[in-house]
Amino acid sequence: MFKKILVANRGEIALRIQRACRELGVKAVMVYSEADREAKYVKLAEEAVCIGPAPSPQSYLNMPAIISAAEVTDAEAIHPGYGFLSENADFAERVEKSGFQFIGPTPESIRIMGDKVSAKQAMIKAGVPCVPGSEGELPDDPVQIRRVAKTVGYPVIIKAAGGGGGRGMRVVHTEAALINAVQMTKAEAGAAFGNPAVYMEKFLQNPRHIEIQILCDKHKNGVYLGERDCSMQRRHQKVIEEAPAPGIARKVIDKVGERCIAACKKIGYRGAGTFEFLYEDGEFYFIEMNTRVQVEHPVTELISGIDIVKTQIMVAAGEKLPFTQRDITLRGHAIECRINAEDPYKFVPSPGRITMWHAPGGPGVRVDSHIYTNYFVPPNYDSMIGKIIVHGDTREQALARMRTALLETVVEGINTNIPLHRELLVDAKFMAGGTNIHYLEEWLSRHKR
Ligand code: MV4
Repeated sequence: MFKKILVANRGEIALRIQRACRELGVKAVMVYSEADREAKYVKLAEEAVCIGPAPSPQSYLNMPAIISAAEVTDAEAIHPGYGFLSENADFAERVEKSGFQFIGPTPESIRIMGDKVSAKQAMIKAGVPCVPGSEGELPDDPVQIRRVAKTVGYPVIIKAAGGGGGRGMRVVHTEAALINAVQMTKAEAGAAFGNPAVYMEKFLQNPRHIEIQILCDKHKNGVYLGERDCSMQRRHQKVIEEAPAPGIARKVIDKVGERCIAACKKIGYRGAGTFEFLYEDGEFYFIEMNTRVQVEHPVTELISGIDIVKTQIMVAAGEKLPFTQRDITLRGHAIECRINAEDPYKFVPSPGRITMWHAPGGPGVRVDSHIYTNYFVPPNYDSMIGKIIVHGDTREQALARMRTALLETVVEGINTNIPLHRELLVDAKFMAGGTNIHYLEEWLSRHKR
């Protein structure tokens, strides 16, 4: 095992990784920007290094500053967390060229999954079900583009190979609008991602967003830890996640999970990863793979009993997975509410000083947050200030525990989306389970204020 690792992130995930390190007996070097001097994970750190000014390009995205911090502190590995440099293949490569372990997959794996066309081709080859569409990049010839669209059937969606997470896509309903839409998406993709390549898929109108968590070691072992339902989202920002996905049979998940692991073995994947699927009419369609730990990993930890962050570090150090697929049993139901510093209905960010923080508690309640009373939420970063995660024997018990947790939680001095969560947790359709990716936005337009 490593003696010391560097945590190249901030906020709740920096604290989460620090906690995993303590459990493993690994020293954690924290890095922070000038805006994060007073952060909880810095105060709790044995060792911390300032890597630059508040704007992330000069700190949390500053590769030389982060690698230098690892050098001066004698760290052996770098954990990138999520966001920032976590899915940057060039960073992973520079980390390894500088003699450190990157806690994540190889730069090659990150690169394949970062290009959505090559990711999809890898999945097709490995037998993972994908959305029907162009096999690979769309050609330039309008005649061929029209032919692909006709075969796929309208509506279709044009997506940038360099996009992902909702960036660089366009829905096309008619042949008349097709060629212009392709050209516009290509131009935008070239400007935004430096890659004009686009591909086409059948546009699914009312899917759910279901993702499968996997973990692989460097010895060809891999497991899937079931699924998460992340359909409750607004503008591609997830708001509530849960596991298992309501109403999807375990044997259906197992079939897809096994395909995911087969794909991992085929590409030599290692570390934690997530396969994102759209789920419609009982079928799974792969869309993207995330090569990092995700914000919503705790719901999977609660139903599986597996510490995903600890396991990431162990497998990066070369250890074998301490469990096989047969050892994995999923128990009960978990729900996560993301707590954001923002206006609960207008969604404008609300940074500033937290004058009072009371965390919820009780059976089956977990809080992953770096905030404290008198903490100043800086305006420079993402507005997520923490997550409340609950576990119960049943979905109903988890919902009840979340309602109580949200009732107990106090955040004063800034606005948060807790009032929105309190309303969603008593919404009849959400309580019934299985709402699709459009549900929250439709709910918000019905509840305008
Ligand atoms: C789609 C789709 C419908 N059909 N692909 C948006 C984020 C990116 N990961 C893929 N996205 C979508 N791809 C096909 N073929 C609808 C979406 C989509 C979406 C997906 C997951 C979660 C929320 C979403 C919100 C809007 C659109």
